[in-house]
Amino acid sequence: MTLPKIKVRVMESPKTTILLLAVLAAVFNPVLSADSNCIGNTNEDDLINIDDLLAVLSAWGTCNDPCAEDLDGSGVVDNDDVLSVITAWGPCENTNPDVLFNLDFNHCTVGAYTESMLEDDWNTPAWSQGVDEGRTSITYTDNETNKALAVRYPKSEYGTSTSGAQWKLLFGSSYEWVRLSYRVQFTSPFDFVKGGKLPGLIGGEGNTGGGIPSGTDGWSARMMWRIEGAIVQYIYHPDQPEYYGEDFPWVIGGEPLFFQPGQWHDVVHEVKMNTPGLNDGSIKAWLDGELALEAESMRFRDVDDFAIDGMYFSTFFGGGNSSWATTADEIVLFDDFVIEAISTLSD
Ligand SMILES: [Ca+2]
Ligand SMILES: [Ca+2]
Ligand SMILES: [Ca+2]
Repeated sequence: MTLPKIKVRVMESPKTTILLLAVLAAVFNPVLSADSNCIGNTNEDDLINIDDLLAVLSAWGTCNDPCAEDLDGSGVVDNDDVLSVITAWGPCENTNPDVLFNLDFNHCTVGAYTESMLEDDWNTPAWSQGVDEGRTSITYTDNETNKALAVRYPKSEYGTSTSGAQWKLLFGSSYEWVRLSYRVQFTSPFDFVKGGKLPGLIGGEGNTGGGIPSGTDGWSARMMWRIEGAIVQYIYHPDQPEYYGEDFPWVIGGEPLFFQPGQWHDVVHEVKMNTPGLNDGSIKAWLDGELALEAESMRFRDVDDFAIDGMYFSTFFGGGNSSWATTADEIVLFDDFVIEAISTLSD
């Protein structure tokens, strides 16, 4: 019923039609552009920043020969090209991400997960907790079709020395934009009590354990389960409001998300560094394939001495006092760690 009306109106008003086409062109131009790898970049630095914006502004107007500042190939350097720069701000996306790390535990022998296995699998961590103490093992899962890492949290314990396990995987290089994926299962029944830590990406000193990062030391972006298994990203960053890390709840459609005991969950974290001193970093997260967190305007650092430098395998109940302690022996399974560099740019 309404379609003919719209058609008549468009025909009666050619100016509206042109405007509509211009808007559609502006929206779809970045997609249609030939080099979809890094639209917005006017030079060779794999980074879209103030230099590219200034280049576009100084080349304003007709572009007789193909010019780098005419980002959408329209023949004119204009507002559309400014838009291309602004929407793609940050490091260029690498369409074939480099896999930095991949671990599925299927090569492991079932039984204790020992210090020497840890060294082989995790690029020889400088230290670990929970491994020599017998809280890590390899177990069959899914009717013995798969092997996974099992971490134990003994009854009535909390904290890093008597519950869970910890070590750091260091990449050996710094990356601007990294995706971490893994699977996690809280074995059923599971009493979440008040909460506990789960692995995440880190940079610099990988600040944890209290204190506001200075902007020149480091940051961390682990996850936590909270009461009843509520899922949050737990981030130490220079803009955190309090002494301890800041919770960024995982939410879909306005509803907070919870881990379900006895079920494998796919977890993905994607961290994009900020330009030193600017709030233009981001962190996104997905639960079982659905976007669950999108935090823009993040500032992880004020210097370029560090970026995304590693992953902190960190899991324990706590919290710093016995109100966080387990009510029973608990086990969490981990599997299929994959870490990819989306932007290869490193400092
Ligand atoms: Ca550039
Ligand atoms: Ca243009
Ligand atoms: Ca596996």
